[in-house]
Amino acid sequence: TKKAFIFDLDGVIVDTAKYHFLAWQNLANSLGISFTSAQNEQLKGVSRVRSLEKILEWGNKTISEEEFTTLMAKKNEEYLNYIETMDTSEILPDVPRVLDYLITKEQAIALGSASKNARIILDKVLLKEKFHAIVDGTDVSKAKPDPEVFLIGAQKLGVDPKDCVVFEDSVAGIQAANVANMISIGIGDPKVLHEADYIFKDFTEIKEEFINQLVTT
Ligand code: B16
Ligand code: MG
Repeated sequence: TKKAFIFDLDGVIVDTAKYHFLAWQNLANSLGISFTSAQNEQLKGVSRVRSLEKILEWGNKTISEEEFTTLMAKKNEEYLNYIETMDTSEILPDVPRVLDYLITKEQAIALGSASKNARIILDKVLLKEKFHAIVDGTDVSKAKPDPEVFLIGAQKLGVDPKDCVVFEDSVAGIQAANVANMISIGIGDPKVLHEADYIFKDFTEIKEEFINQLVTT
């Protein structure tokens, strides 16, 4: 049977969390709210709207709907300035090796990201051509841990969810893959991602034998 491999973007293919951090920190500080890297961790895989809601909660601040919209735009504008500087050097170790191996194995490959900027980022790091389907924050109405983003990916590739493998760095993303009945592979800390079917520190640990096993079982 044909398998599909669905990749999250931020934290799996590239480390854009550092840019989200800088942009959110500047925004929080301008509102008199402190923002730490530990808090930034909690925003991984979380949508832009929900991220700002959380920051305001942490700072005990309420703002008008109008100001909320303005702040979201401001954050994204700054984030896009950082994204503008990105190039292939920002691709995380061994991601191209795994993508190319899957391509030689004629496997279906999709992107499943919460980010509305996913297409721009893939363009900047020259990886867009490797994907047969791209599903991002502009395609979904429900954020991870809702499985919508991955289910749309499976549908676009014409592959049954149970034959899909998801690479994710966030807890919400692992939960989304599990709810979708897909094989979940956590990329990162086993203590954080313990709900995943398999966990690796990064792609350097993902060997061809392991991929072969996923392809054939
Ligand atoms: P944007 P992923 C997620 O991407 C990020 O992990 C999360 O921190 C961010 O808030 C979210 O995208 C929305 O991003 O503001 O660019 O639409 O990990 O699902 O690829
Ligand atoms: Mg992620």
